[in-house]
Amino acid sequence: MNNEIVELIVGYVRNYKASKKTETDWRDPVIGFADAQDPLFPKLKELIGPNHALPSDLVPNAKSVIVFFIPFSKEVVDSNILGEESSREWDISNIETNNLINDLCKYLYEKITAKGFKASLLPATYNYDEEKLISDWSHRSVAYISGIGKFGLHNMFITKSGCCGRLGSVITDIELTPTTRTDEEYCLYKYNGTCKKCIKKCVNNTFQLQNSKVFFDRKKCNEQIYDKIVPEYPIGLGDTCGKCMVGVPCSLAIPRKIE
Ligand code: B12
Ligand code: SF4
Ligand code: SF4
Repeated sequence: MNNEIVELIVGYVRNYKASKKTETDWRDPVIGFADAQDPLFPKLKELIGPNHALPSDLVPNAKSVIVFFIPFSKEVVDSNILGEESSREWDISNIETNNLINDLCKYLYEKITAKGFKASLLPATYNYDEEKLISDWSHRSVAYISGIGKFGLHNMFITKSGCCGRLGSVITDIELTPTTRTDEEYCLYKYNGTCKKCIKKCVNNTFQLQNSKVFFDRKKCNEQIYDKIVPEYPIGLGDTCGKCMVGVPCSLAIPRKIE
């Protein structure tokens, strides 16, 4: 069943540009599976907050969580390197990828429920407390549990195809084989204390290292995104930034593997 789901997701992402006539080009998705009973799920209530949901809070008798990371093309990533404000291409690709993730979740929901199983319908984003800036379902924490990557110094989730892209997840009561997590760190700073390029790239001094510990101020990041220029496009708002994740060694791949 894992392979069938992988084929559905890969096929959907490959056809999306032509079927929806999007501007954005995507690379192939990175896909992983988590056991809904993984002990890290209840741990998220300690790490993130007591309101963080368990898979079984959202899908009764949940057995697995399917996670996918959809990486942007190199052109989209490179378009966002210069300047303090996010590029038009970056803004559009964020909006179009949210749409892609929401449409893909509906597609998987229909395929899974047609077989008599249950599935969740979770949005790509905007599902968070606007005061605390915390969601009850953190896609990147779930992506970590599903074994498709590691966190970077910049807080972003890094996969084998880098960190520039967006994440989605679907909870189901289908029993799927979980992906094995690796102990290997992907971020160069976490691996050997080098790099730190993302800190210099941040346009609002959002994160700092103090005694080798990173302090990330999500309110400062939010200020950069919402209190400065927020362009309005016919398809939605350009409420993005992403300067810390472009033009750095982890943008498009695992850093050590491209050096
Ligand atoms: C609220 C929110 C914001 C807020 C707050 C961001 C923040 N850092 O918390 C604001 C508006 C500022 C924001 C900004 C951005 N966002 Co935002 N945002 C979200 C949202 C809706 C919820 C995130 C959340 O709950 N944060 C609270 C913290 C506690 O949770 P977390 O960051 O998800 O996960 C952390 C903890 O779990 C922690 N952790 C610590 N120890 C451990 C140990 C274990 C074992 C585990 C499992 C986890 C863990 O590690 C994680 C990273 O620090 C998610 C979508 C979603 N529902 O998940 C998108 C999301 C995080 N955003 C995303 C992006 C891309 C951005 C921006 C780059 C904007 C842009 N598009 O240009 C910036 C980058 C900010 C940054 N460097 O982190 C992507 C991230 C993709 C990726 N590769 O990581 C997401 C996942 C949306 C998506 N569907 O892809 N965002
Ligand atoms: S830019 Fe360097 S230090 Fe920052 S997250 Fe990427 S690999 Fe780690
Ligand atoms: S998204 Fe922008 S403000 Fe937020 S941490 Fe990255 S560079 Fe800094």
